[in-house]
Amino acid sequence: MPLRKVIAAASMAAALVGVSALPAQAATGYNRCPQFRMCVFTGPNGSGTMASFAVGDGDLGDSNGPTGMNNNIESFYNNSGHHWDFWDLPGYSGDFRHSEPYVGGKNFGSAWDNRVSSLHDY
Ligand SMILES: [Ca+2]
Ligand SMILES: [Ca+2]
Repeated sequence: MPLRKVIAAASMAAALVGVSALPAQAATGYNRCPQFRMCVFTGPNGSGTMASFAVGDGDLGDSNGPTGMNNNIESFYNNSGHHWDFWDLPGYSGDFRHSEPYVGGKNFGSAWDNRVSSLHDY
């Protein structure tokens, strides 16, 4: 093998080693969301505090289930494979917004930031 090709192969191998030697990163953002769950976040783009749900919560403002999320959600990650609805009011009432299954991470956007008070799958 000509020397030039040997050097190229050696540097490629070094690059591959470099990638695989990176330390495992702690999950951040949307990547924190477990499989088969709907995850909601207090900040945009999966930032802030996360809460995850298997089937939903009829009142984010009570002490049953996650706390601190009522009217405090700015993004979500639908990792559940189910359809979900987000409601402005407790008890699945008021205005609602729908999520298709497996849509990945989404920001609610200014019209829906800090409004969700109940949510459920179906
Ligand atoms: Ca609750
Ligand atoms: Ca609300």
